[in-house]
Amino acid sequence: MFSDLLIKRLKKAKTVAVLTGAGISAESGVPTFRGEQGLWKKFRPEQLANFNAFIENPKLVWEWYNFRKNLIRQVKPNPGHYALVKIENLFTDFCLITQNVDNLHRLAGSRRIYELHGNIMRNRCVDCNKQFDEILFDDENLPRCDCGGLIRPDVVWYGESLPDDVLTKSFAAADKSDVFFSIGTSAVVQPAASLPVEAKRAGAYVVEINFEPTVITNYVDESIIGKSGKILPELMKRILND
Ligand code: BV8
Ligand code: ZN
Repeated sequence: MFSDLLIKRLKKAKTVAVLTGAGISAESGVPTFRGEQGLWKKFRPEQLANFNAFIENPKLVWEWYNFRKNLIRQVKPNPGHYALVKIENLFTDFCLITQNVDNLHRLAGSRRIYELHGNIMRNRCVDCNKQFDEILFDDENLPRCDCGGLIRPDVVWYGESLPDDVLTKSFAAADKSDVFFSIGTSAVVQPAASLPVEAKRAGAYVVEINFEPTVITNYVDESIIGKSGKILPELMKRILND
């Protein structure tokens, strides 16, 4: 499943960076965005995950996020998440860059996490940016900040910029990585999808682990097709036993 070259590069590696997408949470039961059960299938992204849609119809957008939050509350990390926690402990300089907002990497025990697209369990005021952890509200009245502003999920919507510091640190990690993994992402959403490309340009050995080929499959050094929940624990075992 893994080339000897990959194991050799990992044995020598000082810096390892990982980019994950919705696919790593699929085996936990969280629907991906663009797959068969994809979240977007039932809801059109332009209706839900952008700021104007929220201002136009905050109730509908909140319904979608509450639906996802309730689903995420019932799931737990899978062997793929846990294998990444073990892999993090093997390298002096490791970082996990995730596009996911489902909090499962944190729950699994990953420490060095950069959340590119925010976190669905966090909320903030549209006007004054005040942060709110859990907020409860009924269908009638939308959640409001004490300044009167609407409270929104603290995630990055389409057309919104990613948090500057997180993005800068993620590209810096890609730049200096000896081995870069792209796991469970269709690699279409920018600027996250540029990270594996940047890593390869800067000299990293880039490995894709994904259920199906993607737009970067022909570009990476090694593509492993399959489920991350199975592949990552196998990779962990191979690194330790070799
Ligand atoms: C921005 C949070 C500056 C919300 C999300 C440059 C070029 C082209 C377009 C753009 C560009 N720059 C900006 C854009 C526009 C846009 C964009 O990229 N559009 C795409 C669709 C073309 N980007 C933006 O708007 C970004 N903002 O760049 O700001 C700016 C500002 C204004 C104008 C221009 C620029 C903001 C993007 C962030 C959007 N927010 N999420 C929420 O979650 O509710 S993105 C959303 O997609 C999730 O975060 C998700 O993680 C992410 C990426 O999707 P994937 O994770 O890859 O999921 P997907 O379902 O697609 O794929 C899953 C894969 O897993 C599949 O391949 C499947 O085969 C595989 N899989 C399934 N099961 C398994 C598995 N693999 C392994 N094991 C399994 N078991
Ligand atoms: Zn406020």
